[in-house]
Amino acid sequence: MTVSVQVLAIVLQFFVTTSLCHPLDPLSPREINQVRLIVQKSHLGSVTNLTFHFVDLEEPEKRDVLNWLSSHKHNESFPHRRARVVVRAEGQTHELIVDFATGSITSDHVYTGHGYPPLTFEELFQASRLPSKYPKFQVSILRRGLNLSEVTCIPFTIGWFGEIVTRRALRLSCFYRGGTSDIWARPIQGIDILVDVETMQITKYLDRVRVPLPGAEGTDFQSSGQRPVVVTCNKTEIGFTITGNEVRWANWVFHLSFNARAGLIISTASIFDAGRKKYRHVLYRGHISETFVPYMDPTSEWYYKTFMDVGEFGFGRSASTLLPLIDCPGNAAYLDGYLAGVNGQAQKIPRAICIFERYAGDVAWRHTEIGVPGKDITSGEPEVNLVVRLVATVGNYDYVLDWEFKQSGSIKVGVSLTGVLEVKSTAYTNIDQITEKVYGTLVADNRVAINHDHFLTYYLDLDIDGNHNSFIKSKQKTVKITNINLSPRKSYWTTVKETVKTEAEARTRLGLEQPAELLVVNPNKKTKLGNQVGYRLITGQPATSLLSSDDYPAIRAAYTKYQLWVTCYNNSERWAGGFYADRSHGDDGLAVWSRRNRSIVNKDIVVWYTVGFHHVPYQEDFPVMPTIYGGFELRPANFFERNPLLRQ
Ligand SMILES: *[C@@H]1O[C@H](CO)[C@@H](O)[C@H](O)[C@H]1NC(C)=O
Ligand SMILES: *[C@@H]1O[C@H](CO)[C@@H](O)[C@H](O)[C@H]1NC(C)=O
Ligand SMILES: *[C@@H]1O[C@H](CO)[C@@H](O)[C@H](O)[C@H]1NC(C)=O
Ligand SMILES: *[C@@H]1O[C@H](CO)[C@@H](O)[C@H](O)[C@H]1NC(C)=O
Ligand SMILES: *[C@@H]1O[C@H](CO)[C@@H](O)[C@H](O)[C@H]1NC(C)=O
Ligand SMILES: *[C@@H]1O[C@H](CO)[C@@H](O)[C@H](O)[C@H]1NC(C)=O
Ligand SMILES: [Cu+2]
Repeated sequence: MTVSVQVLAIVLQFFVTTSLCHPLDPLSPREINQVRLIVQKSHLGSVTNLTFHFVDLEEPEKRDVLNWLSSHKHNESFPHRRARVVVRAEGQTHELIVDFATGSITSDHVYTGHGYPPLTFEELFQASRLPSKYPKFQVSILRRGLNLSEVTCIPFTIGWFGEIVTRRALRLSCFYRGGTSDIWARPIQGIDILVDVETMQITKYLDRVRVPLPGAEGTDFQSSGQRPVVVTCNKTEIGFTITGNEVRWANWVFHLSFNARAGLIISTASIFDAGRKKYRHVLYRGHISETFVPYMDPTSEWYYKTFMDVGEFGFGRSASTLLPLIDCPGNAAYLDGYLAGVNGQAQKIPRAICIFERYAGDVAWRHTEIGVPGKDITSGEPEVNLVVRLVATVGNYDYVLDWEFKQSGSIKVGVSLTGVLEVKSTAYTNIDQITEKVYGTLVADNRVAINHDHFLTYYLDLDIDGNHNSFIKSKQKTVKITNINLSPRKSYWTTVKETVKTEAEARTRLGLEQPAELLVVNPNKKTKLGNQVGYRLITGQPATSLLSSDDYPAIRAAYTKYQLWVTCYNNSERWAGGFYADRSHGDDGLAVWSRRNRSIVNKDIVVWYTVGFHHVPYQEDFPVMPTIYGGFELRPANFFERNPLLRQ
């Protein structure tokens, strides 16, 4: 059912019964507009400066969702359809629960803790327009001999540095467009602008140093020498079906959803077990939970750049409309995303998600047997996977987020980073001239790209064959052989399985511990051979935050001190950096919840895994960066009786 937003906006009905396909379906544009009308009719409706910062499905209880799914009542709408809404009115943050069945606000709570909801695009836009009308700024630009109409100012969130009282504020950095489409390539250095978001005024202005403006030459990323893309393979090998938001492909069935914060959400993913002739649960929910991008320049113009993009802006809100044949191949299907604008009205992001079969010429399995006399047997299968993709463009960076399903039962989750670097203007054109700390790499004439990190933390609510799971480290330990009569060998390694008991014990710094396989098992279910059924987390490169623990950004993003956490499932604990990430003080989030040190043995547990990059820029990253990939894989581990790719 696709109905345009414009049409829905004039449907002034409260008791619309939407025909739903799945309890975890994202809010439809009709529902988003309903939320707006319900809020406008409430006591908040009379407020002149009411702004909508977050409108999302109120996550239903898992138990209710699973009951609904297992009772096959697919033609009955889910009874508890609600929205979670965060609005700001007269300087206060209201958390609302809106009930669709009754058309009313069932809960209105004023949040008074630290941190603020995501900034709206309107706030960012208004802030960016302030300098051009600010006399001191006009003088600064004139003094540099620049043309004001060629200046773009970009608002940045400012983190938290120990202030007792934190107001909603942004800092602006300004860039010169003259002669380039790459606005990030010509930073106008030395100007500091602080904007109070509530009053939408410049509250601090400084013009300090004067560094020459880097030239425009060689900065344009719109490649002129682009090779034509020849699409030779446009064929779907297996074929998938999308019913509502449910995707069926090969042996997989899963639910796909879009929201403003996480972007892409995979839910209730199950795989068909041909041996048992039934679908078995693997992943209840998986999505990006938070990102942390701290820059490593401690000087006054850069120190605050410690972004938490998911909480401060939202990956869904930053989703790009995907371009066929660049972002996704010719055989891709597309889904639109809907979110609420600043006034609560539904907005559409066309082609926010794409789904396609990937055949990259890889081998799923093979074998050649030469040991059978008189025969030369070779058999195998090509690998064909299903990819679900969303691209979030947050300012200068682009994150290509993939969930790739394999017929072997694996889910490969990955992110490709691309986009343009944030650079700082300098007088240097050769590293031999540099006599001070520059905190990065000279990547082009007069430009230093600053060292920084990208941490992308995933929420992975695995439910392996049911809710009750345990987390196991299967450690590889060296065994010394002392009895020379036993073996001429001096050593070998063996596995020692340790069930991790508590949340505190589950925190893991990869690469700093002895090698171990990381497993989520269902201790109540066994294969015919008696092994516990499970899934293995195959991790990517180890990377945790290198900031000292007393550093303010490290306090806010304390969850990046470990690459892996396991917590008890709680449907209000989803955002690793805390829900109110903008200007947060680090008193909410994964690191805090985990301190409760709950038991995680044979419980409904959630795995949190961080894909991290320490990004030292290189010249090839300028003016636009070739993608760099990071990710992890969830792979069956004694889940099936045998290789599920072999059909009987
Ligand atoms: C589904 O809808 C059909 C037709 O409206 C109805 O006969 C059937 O009872 C419904 N099934 C369930 C499980 O509610
Ligand atoms: C909201 O509007 C009221 C009335 O116009 C005004 O007094 C108040 O300062 C505004 N608050 C904010 C946060 O803009
Ligand atoms: C400034 O830029 C604008 C827009 O590009 C152009 O129309 C104008 O002529 C420029 N002014 C000067 C003084 O260069
Ligand atoms: C490839 O698929 C697209 C989308 O289905 C279709 O429009 C196009 O005609 C196809 N191209 C070829 C060469 O089959
Ligand atoms: C669930 O999480 C919320 C937020 O952290 C917390 O307030 C609540 O106590 C938790 N519930 C349980 C049962 O742990
Ligand atoms: C967590 O609980 C376990 C078991 O009760 C205990 O041994 C451990 O010291 C606790 N860790 C922390 C950090 O509280
Ligand atoms: Cu980077």
